[in-house]
Amino acid sequence: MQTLDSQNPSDLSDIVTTVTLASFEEVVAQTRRAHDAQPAWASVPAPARGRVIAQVGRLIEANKEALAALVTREVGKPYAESLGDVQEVIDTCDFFLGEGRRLYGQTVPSEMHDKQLLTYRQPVGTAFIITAGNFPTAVPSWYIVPALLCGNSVVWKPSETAPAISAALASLFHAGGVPQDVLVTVDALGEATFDGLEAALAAGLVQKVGFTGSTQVGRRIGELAGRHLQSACLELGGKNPMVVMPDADLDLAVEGALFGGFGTAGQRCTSLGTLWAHNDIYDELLGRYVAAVESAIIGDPREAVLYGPMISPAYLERHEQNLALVADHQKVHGSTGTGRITADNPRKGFVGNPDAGVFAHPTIVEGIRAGDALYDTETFGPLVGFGRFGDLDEAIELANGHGYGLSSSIYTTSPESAWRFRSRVSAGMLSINNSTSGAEAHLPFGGNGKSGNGSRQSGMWVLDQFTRWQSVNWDWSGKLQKAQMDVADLPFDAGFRL
Ligand code: UN1
Repeated sequence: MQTLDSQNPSDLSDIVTTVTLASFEEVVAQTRRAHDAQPAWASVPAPARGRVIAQVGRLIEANKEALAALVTREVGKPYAESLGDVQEVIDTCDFFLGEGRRLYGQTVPSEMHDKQLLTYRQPVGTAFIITAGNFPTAVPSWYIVPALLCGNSVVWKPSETAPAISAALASLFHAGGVPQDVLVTVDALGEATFDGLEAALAAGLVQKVGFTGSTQVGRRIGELAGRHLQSACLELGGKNPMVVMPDADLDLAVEGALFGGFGTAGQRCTSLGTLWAHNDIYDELLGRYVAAVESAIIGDPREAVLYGPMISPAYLERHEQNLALVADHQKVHGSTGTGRITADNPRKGFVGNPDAGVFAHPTIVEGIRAGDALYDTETFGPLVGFGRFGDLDEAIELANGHGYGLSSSIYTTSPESAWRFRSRVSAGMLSINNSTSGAEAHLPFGGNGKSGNGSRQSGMWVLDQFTRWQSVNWDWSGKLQKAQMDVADLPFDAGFRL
């Protein structure tokens, strides 16, 4: 039996929990359990399922601080951000509790007499959801809440960096009234998950796959789902650009770039990838940004810090590998060192004991150009690129050229620039005078190109992921009326002219 220790990334000696990892056979068995429970759940009237979501929301609200403290302990988010993560679950429940009383279909006129056309949203069946550790409560809820509300059962494979958080969150769903077998959590590593999912799909146990994570793994999941004639809901990486025009409020842009680039230690899929500065303000913006990053407070996530540790040692390792991508023509700014913060590689103003955990220096890499490794590599850590452009057309080309398309941002006081950028940027999400991260929980969330397959989460748009339209025609004429053929023609005078 394989087990996994979940460490506190601020203090690696603190083992938050130890979990048993499921084999691929167990992944299949758990999926079958959820599959078998789905019809009974679908037969619960949608408004009653909505009440369950309301109860879950209220329970999470009542446990908000305890859950947020666990988020801070297990994945190292600053406590204020952990509260935000949990708040996003509450917001999602609040949004969907009413959907139980809507889940609207349509009545549609028929082309024939004594016949009525209707549409219904039907649950898809069982959803298999795989989530990442950076938003260990919010992002799972984007899938789980609407999936359940729509009458699906859910198998949830949370990140191996967040088993205690996911167990706590699942227990709140169960305490709120979701039957145990309708929401099943499995802790497993990547390969057991993939093999288990493959076997479950082949056995007809899964009708929807949801995945949040890297583009590389998303491609494999998308291919697998495609072989079973399913389209997965994929929320993948980003290389989110921020374009700063010469007419921008630079203080605002610096504030947005500081939070967007280094909040959550850069470990959001919406984190700022490269800041593109217009030639006219390049030096000024770089100077102000470097000063802001140099004086940012990093350290113990229970304190008022900009960011805490990396999610786990593996995230630090990847960040260090990404630092090796810095090219000779680029310059590094932002801290007293790069890579891991330690007593020997200290960070000015660090709060706490850096050696106990996996903390990283913030790094701005100046001189990014199209074609550089850091131009199109998602770094998912405290590393922000800084580059220049001459006009808006060039900025748009740089913003789109790497092929990712999740989030984007422009700082400008010109409505014309904002509008031109909006209409041509390829990202699924755009902020105008706001940072790339921090989407609200009731707008469509998702990306294009390498950032996803066009699926959208959140708000009413996610209903299309977890329901399928059923069209009904109901004929009470007592005879067979053939569509397109038995339709009354009303005479018209085709030759009429004034
Ligand atoms: C993610 O990083 O996977 O927009 C989600 C944001 C958050 C969600 C990020 N509300 O930054």
